[in-house]
Amino acid sequence: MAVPTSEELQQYEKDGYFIHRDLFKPEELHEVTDYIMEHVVESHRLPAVQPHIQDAFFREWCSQDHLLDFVEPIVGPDIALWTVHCFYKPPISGPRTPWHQDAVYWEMEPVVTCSIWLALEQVDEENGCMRVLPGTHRGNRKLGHHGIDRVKENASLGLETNNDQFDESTSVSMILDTGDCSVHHSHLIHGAMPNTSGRSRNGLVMRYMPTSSVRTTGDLYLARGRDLSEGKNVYCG
Ligand SMILES: O=C(O)CCC(=O)C(=O)O
Repeated sequence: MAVPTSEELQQYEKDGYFIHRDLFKPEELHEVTDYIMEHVVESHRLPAVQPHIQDAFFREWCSQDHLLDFVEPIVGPDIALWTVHCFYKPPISGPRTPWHQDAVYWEMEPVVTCSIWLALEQVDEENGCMRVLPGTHRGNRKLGHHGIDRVKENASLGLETNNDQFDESTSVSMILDTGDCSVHHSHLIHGAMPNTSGRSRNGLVMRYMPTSSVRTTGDLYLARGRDLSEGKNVYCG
């Protein structure tokens, strides 16, 4: 059973992220990678945000015990999967991801959730790995963001953290091999450089929350345990 180490959990608390090596063996990722390539990338369904609502394959893959056992020490035993995001970026033209806090996008009360960024292939600075600003999650505060033109800026998101809120020189690159993952807190500032390399960059991001948080937008999947929202949460699947 894969679980975060106590050092990783301490780092999550202190810095708002950690890297866990070998969550999956590369050969255990062939099925999900082939599925994403066929049903998302080659079917022109990118950006694929929340495909788990319609697609049972994603709901089931992302709710396998191996992942839930890993997530349980972070969010507790009653777990809702609420986002799956295929962050595939093609060679040469893959967009940048502006600096942002996930929490500014999310309708959830309270915002208690973690994101697992699973590398489906090698990601490094050349093909635009994710970068994080350690410690910026502290205080659980939403920081100022402004809108940007996604098309003009070839950006994967439309909001960017105001640059008086952070020091980019403190950034840490999430360099991962196939099967490694990084885990980040919903208030951590993070982003990614564009993929201008000749290689693709394929990451699967899965977000989980305790069912005691409330989210009524219909995208929750009760992955483990029971609902603790007194019936306020709306589940799919
Ligand atoms: O992989 C990326 O480019 C950004 C990922 C991200 O923002 C996230 O998973 O919250």
